[in-house]
Amino acid sequence: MADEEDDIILADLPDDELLLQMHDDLYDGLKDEIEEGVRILLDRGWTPYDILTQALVAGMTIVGNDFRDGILFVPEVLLAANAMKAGMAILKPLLVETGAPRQGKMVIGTVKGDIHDIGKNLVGMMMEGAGFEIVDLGINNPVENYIETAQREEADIIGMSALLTTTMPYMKVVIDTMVEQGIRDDYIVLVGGAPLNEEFGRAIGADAYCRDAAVAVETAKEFIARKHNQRAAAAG
Ligand code: B1M
Repeated sequence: MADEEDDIILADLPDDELLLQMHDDLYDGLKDEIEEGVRILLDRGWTPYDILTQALVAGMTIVGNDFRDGILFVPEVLLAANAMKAGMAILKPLLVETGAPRQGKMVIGTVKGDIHDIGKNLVGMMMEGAGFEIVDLGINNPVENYIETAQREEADIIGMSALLTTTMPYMKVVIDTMVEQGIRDDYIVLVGGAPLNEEFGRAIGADAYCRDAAVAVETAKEFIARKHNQRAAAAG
């Protein structure tokens, strides 16, 4: 006999129930259902950003809470992460093809010792959608990856992500190395990740801490505008 889960037709659910069902499906790591839910919401006229935040990020928050409380374990969280990534993959081209004017280039990666990449990917997607060129370093990056890539790519911004209290101090290693090499002021340094806060960003010498992807976009735009104004003032 089919169980209750098999009987649910996602397309028949009203938006609020569909969102709750998607949170459940993300929790259960049901990739196909997440993809279907994302497509249904898109067909109903939802913006990619609202789907990201209300269906996917909100669902992952529930997963995070139960992971913290020892109700979920790494294998289950990995499945949830895969389902989330599948949903993000559908939204990515929609976020990226906005035709926004070119803003600048950002090298972004998760720091050494840390393999969490969903938040970093989300920031990269939103930044691309806002007109930034993104060079994605992936996960587990030592200091030289940031610096060498930023130099080679002539980037404007170095973005660092850390999700663990044990890996966030590594951001200071990167910034201190930039200072030692006399290149700190060549780049705008933005940092983010769930355990960080503004005070931490200030303490390690970053230009700004970004609470989420939307804040990262706005902050990056502000700093790029400031940089252009400074250049114009120096030239004039
Ligand atoms: Co991990 N994990 N995890 N995990 N995991 C956390 C971070 C944790 C808080 C869970 C918990 O206990 N509640 C906890 C850390 C506790 C701590 O440090 N005090 C934790 C732990 C302990 C671990 C392991 C150590 C578990 C273990 O092995 N025993 C292990 C560590 C592995 C390692 O990195 N070395 C581990 C492993 C994993 C998985 C592999 C299973 C999986 C990662 C899969 C992947 O990323 N591909 C995983 C996941 C999924 C999580 C949670 C549940 C969700 C993270 C996530 O994707 N959130 C997480 C719980 C939580 O965060 N509440 C948890 C959704 C994402 C959109 O949000 O990443 O915060 P977030 O990104 C946001 C902002 O923070 C910001 O913008 C993003 C979008 O709005 N932002 C930036 C992020 N980066 C930015 C960079 C910027 C700007 C903004 O640059 C400019």
